[in-house]
Amino acid sequence: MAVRTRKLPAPEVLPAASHPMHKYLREDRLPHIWCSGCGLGTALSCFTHALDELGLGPKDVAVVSGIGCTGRVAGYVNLDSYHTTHGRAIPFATGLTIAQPEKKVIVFSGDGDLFAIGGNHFIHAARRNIDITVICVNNFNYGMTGGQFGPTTPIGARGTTAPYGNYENPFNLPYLAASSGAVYVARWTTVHVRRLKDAMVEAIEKPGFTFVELVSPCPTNYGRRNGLGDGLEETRYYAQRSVICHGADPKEADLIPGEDIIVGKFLERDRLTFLQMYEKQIVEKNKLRHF
Ligand SMILES: Cc1ncc(C[n+]2csc(CCOP(=O)(O)OP(=O)(O)O)c2C)c(N)n1
Ligand code: SF4
Ligand SMILES: [Mg+2]
Repeated sequence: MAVRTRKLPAPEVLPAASHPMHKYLREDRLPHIWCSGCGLGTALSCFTHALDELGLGPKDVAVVSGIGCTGRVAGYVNLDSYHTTHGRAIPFATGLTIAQPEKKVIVFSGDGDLFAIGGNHFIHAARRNIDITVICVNNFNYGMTGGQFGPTTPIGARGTTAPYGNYENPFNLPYLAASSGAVYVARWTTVHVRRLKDAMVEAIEKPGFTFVELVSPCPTNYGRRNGLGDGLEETRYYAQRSVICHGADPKEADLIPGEDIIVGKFLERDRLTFLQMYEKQIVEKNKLRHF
C-alpha cells in the first residue's frame, strides 16, 4: 500500500521580542546566566534606563566590571566595556578616565570584587577623587563561586564558608565611601527601581568619585541559606525593611539582619577631582604646558 504523506504548513516565524533598552544590550549574548529571582536583571535594567535618560551613547561611556555574577554586566552592555581581572575594575577605570576624561567611566561590580580583593583600590580612588562612578551590587556574599562569606556578610549570616554563621564585622559601604572621600553616596535596593535609576543618573552626572550601593537578592546562594526564601520573598523582605532617610549619617546605616535597611541619598559634596588637583598643584604652579 502506498504511503500517503501530508505536507505540513511552514511554521510561522514570530519576530523575536526585543528588550525596550536593546540599544544598550548585546542581545547576541542573551540569555544571561543569572538565576531566576536574582536582582541583577533589575540592576542592569535600571542602569540602561539611566544611560538613556542621560542620552549617553556608545562613544560617551565605558563600563568596567570585575569578576563575579555582577561582573557579567560588562559582557551584556553594548558599549565600550571591560570585564577585567578579579578586584581590579577600579585600576582599569582609573587609567581609562585619565586617558579619556571626557568619557563617563562606570565601574559595575560586586561586594566581594570591590571590597575584598579590590578594597584597597576603592579607598584610594575615593581619596584621590578619581572621576568615576562605582555601582556595587551588594548581595552579601560571593554569589558566583557558591556563596562564601565576604566583607559585607552580616554577623550571624550563613555562607558555605560560614556554616555556623559569620562572626567577622562587615563593612558599612556608604560609611566607607563617605569617609574615604566620595562626593556622592547613595544606597537603594532592587525594589526602588525609579529612585535607583535617579541615583545612577545623579552619580554619573557628578564629577568625581561617586558611589551607589544596591542591595540585591541572591536567592541561590544567600537567601536560601539565610531563611530569606526565594528571590521574590527576599525582595519582599528588602521592601518591607527599607526606610528612606535622605541625608542620614552613613555611620548610622549599618545593615543588620532583622533591622531597618536605611536607604536614600546620604551625601553630595564638591571636591576637586584628581585631574583638577593635578592641574592646580602641578600644571599651574609650575607653569607647565599641556601636551
Ligand atoms: C584572583 C582571583 N581570585 C578568586 C577568584 C574567584 N572568584 C570569582 S568571582 C569571586 C567573588 C565574586 O563575588 P562578588 O564580587 O560579590 O560578586 P557576585 O558573584 O556576588 O555578584 C571570586 C572569589 C578569581 N576569579 N580570581
Ligand atoms: S548566584 Fe546569586 S548573584 Fe549569582 S546569578 Fe545566582 S542569584 Fe544572582
Ligand atoms: Mg556578591
